[in-house]
Amino acid sequence: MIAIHTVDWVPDFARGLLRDLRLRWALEEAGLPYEMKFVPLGGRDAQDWRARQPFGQIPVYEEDGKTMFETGAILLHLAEKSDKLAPGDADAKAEMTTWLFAALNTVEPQLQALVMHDRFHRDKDWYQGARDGVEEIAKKRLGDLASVLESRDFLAGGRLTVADIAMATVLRIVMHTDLVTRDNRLAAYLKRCEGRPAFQKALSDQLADIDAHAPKG
Ligand SMILES: N[C@@H](CCC(=O)N[C@@H](CS)C(=O)NCC(=O)O)C(=O)O
Repeated sequence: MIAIHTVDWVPDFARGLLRDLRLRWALEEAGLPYEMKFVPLGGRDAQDWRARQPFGQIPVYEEDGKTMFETGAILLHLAEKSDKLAPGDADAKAEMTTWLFAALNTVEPQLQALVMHDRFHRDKDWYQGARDGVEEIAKKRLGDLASVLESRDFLAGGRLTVADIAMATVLRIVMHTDLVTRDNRLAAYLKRCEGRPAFQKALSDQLADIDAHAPKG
């Protein structure tokens, strides 16, 4: 049996952005059954959580008692399990792996830096100057990605793969800005990915789970 471990609740700004969404979405695409397990938001420093996720982050993936962390590694593992998540052709699979790493290693750090500034450093006197520099690099990455997406619907193999699951969820982390929506190529790509029934199910399940665990009163 497969289980995804995630936090039980998060504040509003993180709704729909928790990275367990990547795993829920992939498993929905693959049609593989899974269950959700929840750790309290404040419980990620506990020894048993750190044994599964040394950085105290979420999500953790569990399959037949064994666990994995890092969504990129888990997505690659799932791509091996289901042809709904990866092309059969070796060249296309290599392209998929390339783009999965590009999403998580080249694009995500720059977008995440912007998020960190906007969410946690707005009150600092250095905020605006630092943010301008961070935004410039994020815009450059997004512009380069948009150029690639001009000539393709998905990143690899002409179909949805785990690379798109990674990239689309990376683009969503700057939803509080118009950096993605103001570019037609990026906006169309994200719409194409988010329009998939598997994504919609994953997203609504994440939101419902967060609501179900919301602090009372
Ligand atoms: N590279 C990790 C990143 C995981 C991550 O950043 N998770 C966030 C929630 S979506 C988290 O746990 N943040 C709390 C923290 O970093 O302490 C992955 O892809 O699994």
